[in-house]
Amino acid sequence: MFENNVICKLLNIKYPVLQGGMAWIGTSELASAVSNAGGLGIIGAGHMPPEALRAEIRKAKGWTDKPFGVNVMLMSPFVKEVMQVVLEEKVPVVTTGAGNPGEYVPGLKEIGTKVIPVVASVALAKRLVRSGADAVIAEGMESGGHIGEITTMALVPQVVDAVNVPVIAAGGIADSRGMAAAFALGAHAVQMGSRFVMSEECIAHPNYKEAVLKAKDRSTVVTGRSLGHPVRAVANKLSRKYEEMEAAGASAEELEKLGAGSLHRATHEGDVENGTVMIGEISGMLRDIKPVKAIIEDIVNGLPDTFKKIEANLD
Ligand code: TUI
Repeated sequence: MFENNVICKLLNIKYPVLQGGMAWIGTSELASAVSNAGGLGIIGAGHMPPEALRAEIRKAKGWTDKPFGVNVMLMSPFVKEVMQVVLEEKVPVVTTGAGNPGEYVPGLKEIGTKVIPVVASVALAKRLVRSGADAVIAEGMESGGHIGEITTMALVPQVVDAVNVPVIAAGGIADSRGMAAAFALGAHAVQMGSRFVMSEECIAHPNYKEAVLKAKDRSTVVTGRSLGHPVRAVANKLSRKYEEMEAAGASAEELEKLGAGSLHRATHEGDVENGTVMIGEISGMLRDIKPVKAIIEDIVNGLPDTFKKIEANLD
């Protein structure tokens, strides 16, 4: 299976499954587990200072001899230094999020790093492929954290039609059905974040995972649209306060102050009422915490049966 899959060949991995590079919880523990299980693990640099990222990269190198990636969050104040660390450490794959990485693509490609930006629009996908991106991740607004405005269902086929590089689908995918749907839309691989939050290897605080286990289909909300960076997270005391202030016309400064440090408060301190529990809309389907290897194998092994069920509709 997947011997001729273009993403498996491009990235030198066994299964076309990438782990979303999540700030604070996309650590070397999670990334190396995903890579060891045959997917592509990704360290989420988030707002990490450059030397902290270097330490994470070195830990991952010690725990896996398989390829892994770093996700560079382009809104980070350390973005330039973080890119420098990624170059110095010769990380095999770089994904980017929350912006346009165009200026960094040539330097990364020069040392052989595969560059795979997350895009939330056809226009940015086309521009980055012209700049030399090796593939793109088309991420729908079902995802958790910082999102665009288009759903996975609508975004993926439009990006597939617009570019001549492989497309990885992300947003709302957590089982074999989601993966089959991504293939049906023309994607060659999937990226999952929320499913991997609910793994034994993810270091998210038990309260964070518990909040996800309790989540239903409508449990997440999007705040921050007025600031120009919408974020999806579980509705809680903080999101209600945020909505109240947004509706009352609070300034960007006031809203940013309310959000500052809130992800760490949830992921590490376990305060899921006053912190931000970033998770995708598929959280309503996540009912267990499993080892990473089981997550990947269950999804991949479930594909043949899923395709059989799809075909039964054609009879
Ligand atoms: O980056 C993400 N998801 C994230 S980053 C993050 S860290 C954070 N912490 C606190 C507040 C805000 C963020 C949490 N989740 N996903 C990838 C992604 N990229 N989604 C959407 C985009 C995107 C949006 C606009 C990519 C490019 C873009 O283009 C802007 C432009 O310049 O054209």
